Amino acid sequence: MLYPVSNLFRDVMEVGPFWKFITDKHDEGEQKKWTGGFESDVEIAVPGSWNEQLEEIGLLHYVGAAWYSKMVFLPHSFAGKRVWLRIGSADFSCKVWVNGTLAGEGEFGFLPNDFEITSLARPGEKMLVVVRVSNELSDDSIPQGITASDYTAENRIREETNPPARFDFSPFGGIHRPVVIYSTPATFANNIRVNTSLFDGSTGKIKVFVEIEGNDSVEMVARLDDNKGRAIPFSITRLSAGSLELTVPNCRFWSDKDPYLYDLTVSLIRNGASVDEYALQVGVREVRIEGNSLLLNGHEIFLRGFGKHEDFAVVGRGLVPPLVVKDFQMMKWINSNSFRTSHYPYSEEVLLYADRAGILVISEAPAVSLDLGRAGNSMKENHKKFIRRMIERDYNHPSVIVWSLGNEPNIIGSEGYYDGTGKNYWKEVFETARELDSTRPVTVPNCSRAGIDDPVFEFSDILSINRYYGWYEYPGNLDLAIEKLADEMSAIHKRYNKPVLVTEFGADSLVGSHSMSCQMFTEEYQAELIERYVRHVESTTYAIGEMVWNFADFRTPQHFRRVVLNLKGVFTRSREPKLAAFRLKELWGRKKNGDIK
Ligand code: GCB
Repeated sequence: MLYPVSNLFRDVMEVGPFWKFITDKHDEGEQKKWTGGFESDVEIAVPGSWNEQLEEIGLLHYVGAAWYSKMVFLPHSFAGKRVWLRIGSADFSCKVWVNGTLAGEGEFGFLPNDFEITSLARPGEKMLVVVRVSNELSDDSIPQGITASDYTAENRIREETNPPARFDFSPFGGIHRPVVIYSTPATFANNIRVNTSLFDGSTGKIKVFVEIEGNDSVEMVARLDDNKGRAIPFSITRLSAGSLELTVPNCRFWSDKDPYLYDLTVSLIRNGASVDEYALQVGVREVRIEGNSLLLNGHEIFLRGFGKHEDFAVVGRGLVPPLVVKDFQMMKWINSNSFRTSHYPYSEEVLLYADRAGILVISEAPAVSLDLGRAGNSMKENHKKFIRRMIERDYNHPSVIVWSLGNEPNIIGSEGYYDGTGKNYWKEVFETARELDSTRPVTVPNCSRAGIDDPVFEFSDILSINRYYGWYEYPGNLDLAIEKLADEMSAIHKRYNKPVLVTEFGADSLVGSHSMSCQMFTEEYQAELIERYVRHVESTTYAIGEMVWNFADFRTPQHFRRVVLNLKGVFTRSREPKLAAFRLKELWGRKKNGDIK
């Protein structure tokens, strides 16, 4: 479904922030009929995780189910239309009832779930919305889960975290993005896809595909306005009832330096009158890998940026609009041009902002540290389904230039991964992504434990590597760290002959901790490690970028390696700059002016 908008044909109504809340530790809510409402004195704010918000009632590390309920008045303006309830995201799954009747289930976290509630809701009346959210994971889910006993079975006792997780970020639970009720006409434009390309240096081509929902026979037309609302002349070729090609002479292309957006309005026409309309902002641009280069509109581009997280004090993973503004301001301040949505798709609000700000994005599926040996029967199908939904949601963002289909598979170093299991798995997953989108490069960041034989390299357009030499390996030894990095980058490039992107590198630093000599955890050590990596990566002829791990400190599951937070941020969790932030600003600023690469 498309991001909800209001216009002549559609309404959007935000559901307010405070919901009644109860935990369901023994998973008995359905049996007790909480589906039709429940008693509780506790309230929770949406969007927001329950962990820090409700720490006082013991939920900081809670993994399990919890129920939300809210009475919502549906205005008369929704009468005669199709009515939808959208949960922007609920991690990691949800089930929704309206007035006691099941509206549907959302099987994935990090993505929106749209439930049609036309037959359950009555305009002009109140309705009860009840949501069961669970942050439990399994062998089949994406992300893949892990239990305390799995750590023992995998002989990784010292890696056990609490709560157990295969990944190094808090498994926050809750409704993390806005809940809205919206309407569409009976026949409406759905899943609009826009493909853009450049032609002869100044002409832009915009191909628009629409899925038309409903029974009416309608025709699609399109209008293009510039960013001042003035109609833009274009010639049009009709490809089919649901697809058009617009040719725009003297087109202003979208780029990180000039993130110019046109307004494209798609209308569905019946008997000469519009029955639906949807407007989206379109950036005309083209991304390509050529040789060892990443090209944006035919020009070489070098990625300088971060791996990030959706994480902040109190709200956990909940969307905080002021934080979105702040983070983009800081990314500009530090002279970066990109980030990876490690390790899951971020909110649509973030991607829309990136489109406007001209920040380039690698959008990632939450297949983190997959252990194929423990995969349930349907994990691969779930993974492919997730990718389908992620690509469908984010396809039209000019800022999204690369898909990452997962992160660090086989971090446990299982031999079985290399006997064809890993290759077969990734072949299918990459094929799925390419069938859905042939316009963007695809990658999966590899970890040092999976090594240079990792089958993801064979299928990736970009050789993405996460390396922690100088931290987890060769701790405190920066000379050796850079030597190893250099050897490995060159070996990987030589073997696969594709561009290399260092998607992660970094060091923890405790803000305020200093030393005159090389000392891990100090701000100086972090800044020095980052600078040495940047200088090396930028000295090679085949690297297309570096992404520092991490933009800001973030909460993780409990482990002796973590002092509450992962401290590899160049900003603290509350967004104060560490020494490394100033160092990067200078380095990336100089490079911008052509000093180094
Ligand atoms: C990694 C992971 C990331 C971790 C990071 C670390 O390789 O991709 O999720 O947070 O290392 O700091 O250990």
